[in-house]
Amino acid sequence: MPEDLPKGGLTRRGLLGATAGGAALLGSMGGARLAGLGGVAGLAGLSAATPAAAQEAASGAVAPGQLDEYYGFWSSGQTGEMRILGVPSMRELMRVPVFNRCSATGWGQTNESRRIMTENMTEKTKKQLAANGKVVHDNGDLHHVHMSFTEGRYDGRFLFMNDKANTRVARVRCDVMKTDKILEIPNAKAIHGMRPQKWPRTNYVFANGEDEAPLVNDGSTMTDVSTYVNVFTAVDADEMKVAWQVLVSGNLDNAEADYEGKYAFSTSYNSEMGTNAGEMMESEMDHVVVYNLAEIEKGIAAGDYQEINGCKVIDGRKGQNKNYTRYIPVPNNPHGCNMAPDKIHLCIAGKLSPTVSVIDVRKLDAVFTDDADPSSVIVAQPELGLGPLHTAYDGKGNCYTSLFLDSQVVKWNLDAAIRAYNGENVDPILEKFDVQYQPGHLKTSMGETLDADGKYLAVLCKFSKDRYINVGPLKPENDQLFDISGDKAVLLHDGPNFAEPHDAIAVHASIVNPLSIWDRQDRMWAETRKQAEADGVNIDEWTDKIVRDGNKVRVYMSSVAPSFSLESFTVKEGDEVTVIVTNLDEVDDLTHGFTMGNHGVAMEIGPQATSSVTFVAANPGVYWYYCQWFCHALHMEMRGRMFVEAKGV
Ligand code: K7E
Ligand code: CUA
Ligand code: CA
Repeated sequence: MPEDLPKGGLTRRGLLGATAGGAALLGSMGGARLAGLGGVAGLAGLSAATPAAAQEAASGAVAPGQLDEYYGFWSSGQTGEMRILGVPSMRELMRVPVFNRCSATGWGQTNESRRIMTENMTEKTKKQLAANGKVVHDNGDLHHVHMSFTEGRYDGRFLFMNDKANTRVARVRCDVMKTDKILEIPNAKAIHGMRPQKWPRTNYVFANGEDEAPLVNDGSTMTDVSTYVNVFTAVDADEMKVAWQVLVSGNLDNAEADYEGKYAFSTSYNSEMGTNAGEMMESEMDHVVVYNLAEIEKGIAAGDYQEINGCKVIDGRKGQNKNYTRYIPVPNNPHGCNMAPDKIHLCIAGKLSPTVSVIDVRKLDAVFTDDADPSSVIVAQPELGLGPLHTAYDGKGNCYTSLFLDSQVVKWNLDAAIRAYNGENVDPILEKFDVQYQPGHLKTSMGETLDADGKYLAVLCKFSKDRYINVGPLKPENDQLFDISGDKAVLLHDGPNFAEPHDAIAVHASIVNPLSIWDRQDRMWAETRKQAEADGVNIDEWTDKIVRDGNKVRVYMSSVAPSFSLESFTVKEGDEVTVIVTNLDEVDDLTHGFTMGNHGVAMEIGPQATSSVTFVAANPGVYWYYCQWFCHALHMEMRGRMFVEAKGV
């Protein structure tokens, strides 16, 4: 029977559902020493449901066992992770640690994750961390998650996200939904707005530095704000290295890219270069910065840049008389910056102004080449309500703008807004509906791509107040989901969310095809594999070996449910111990773990994955390690002992 199974073709559901067959099968999986334990039979009842056909989309109800139509990729703000929700059910499916530490998976603790977290860190940060006795930051502030594009459409390769707190951009692989690159951006401060290039593909990820500081920030000038700059960064999305940077006038808030590969955009709420809220609100007008990608690339090629901290930095500030940038005046502390799927219109939300300014990107060429008035690109400026923050699109010519102060979403027609701007007596507003409470971002299904389908609208509300039973002074946020396929938005879901998702995208499930079982050759543990080879260990086989290297000890073991290949190992007091575990189970959803008791050590090891963790065994004695991911009826028995011999023994 096992011979008939394709590699990785056995599902956990099938395994748990099998009885005698399942037990026999276990015996054949990787030579498990405790094979044939009949415990699986007791779990057979779990397997009753099977996914039914695709859910009727408009109802919004996804019955138990039925699958969602979209992946929702949610940010988590100051939690620093990415979350995966099903849309429209809004069930939280997974949390993917990115900038944060994760107790469940060992992210931030395993050698593999620490390599990713530290490999692209500046010298300054290394010094800062060392001064605090750390190797990696403990926090992140992840606002924006976006998928890679090919020709204006999601291509299912990567997700990119920012860390405002520590000026970083990260990339998550969609094949395994794990972070694979984290890049700290030199020169810039506080990466906020971030967007992948949409056309022709995501060669760049654009990243806004929000905070102003001296370009050479070494303490030689600090209070002289005339020395402050802001930095826009284009990250090479394939290499995850800085491609180039642009100095700009004013600060940078949200970012966007066009559908032609010509321009990128940033909103700036602090054109004043103020250092407090009052100063930042002084001007009637702030601006949108437009970056001319071809001109910048030409300037870089021609050597018109300074090299600072290893980055090529071009000067795109006002008054440079170069074609790198242009500044479009817009009212009063703008925020959101959203390109419509018509490939033409860019909506800039007013925040302090009740308006959205609509830019026709086709008119930008003339601003660069013929010095046309930058304001001439604005083709509509509907007054929508108080505190407009972000705009989403239904692909049918309509826009949804969040109104923070009004606690509403306003649906309006783009074409009508343009006609009204041209003097026609037409009201672009189609509908206003209440949301609870104070919405920030809002997202339509596929709405940031050419495939905008106008089915669902997720609204991420900053407050939940009285929506739920009281959980103390710290309240959850509140996500709401609307069906927008009809004339009126219909509320489908209202559910709490922990701190503090800023942004989300909904990607059709057909685009995302993650693996269920790791590829043994995955690059995540390539370095670990090299070390194993040097130690004469084949980590692809049921094997164990203890290698001593001075006071460093490497302990190799495998796991097959429900046992580790090593029932015990011995080290000496003060040894630096690295435990390398390979999960040889080839069954989906059969994750093992490794927790070393009383050592603050725990990690996840997915099916066919290798993971390693390093710690110092400081105290002599007996310590049990165990598998902390429920894997088998004998999961509790999946444990072993570490003997730490006293020094001098
Ligand atoms: Cu995208 Cu919250 Cu960082 Cu607007 S930001 S709300
Ligand atoms: Cu292996 Cu629990
Ligand atoms: Ca301002």
